[in-house]
Amino acid sequence: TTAGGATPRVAVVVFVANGQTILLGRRRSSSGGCSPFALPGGHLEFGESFEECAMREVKEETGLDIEKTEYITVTNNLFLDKPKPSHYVTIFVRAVLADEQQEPQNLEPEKCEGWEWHSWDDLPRPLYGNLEKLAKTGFNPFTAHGMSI
Ligand code: 8DG
Ligand code: MG
Ligand code: MG
Repeated sequence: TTAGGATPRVAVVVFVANGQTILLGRRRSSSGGCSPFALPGGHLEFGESFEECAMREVKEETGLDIEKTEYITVTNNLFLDKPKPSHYVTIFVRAVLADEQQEPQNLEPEKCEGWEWHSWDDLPRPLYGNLEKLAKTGFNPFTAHGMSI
């Protein structure tokens, strides 16, 4: 299937673990509707490693410095209900704060309503589509087996 000649893109999204919590932000959507809670992350740029992309996107969006990035899982999703249909291969990674005292900043307020720490056992809703799917399977980003990348 092709959507107007579109091609699949690769995204890297990050479970930034802080104690028993992870960072989530409400995504502002151009199409209106209820803004879903999503992870920090973005598009893999040409030549980047997953770790480099994770560190860069988290820094750009939250100002946080992360370390110990590990690969956890991947999803393959079609987003056909969007104004612009898209297809993403999304690499989920886990990382920890380089400095536990560092607080997240909302550095892209046009894209995100702000960052908050949330417990995986008490997630806010609605969650971004593939995050909700992962949560439903019983997946847990803290106990998931990680692989160095
Ligand atoms: P960039 O232009 O700065 O490179 O990227 P971005 O503007 O930060 O991209 P993004 O939309 O935040 O992330 C890229 C794609 O990743 C997004 O369109 C769909 C996919 N994606 C998921 N799950 C999640 C998630 O939980 N959070 C984010 N931010 N993106 C996600 O599949
Ligand atoms: Mg970004
Ligand atoms: Mg982003």
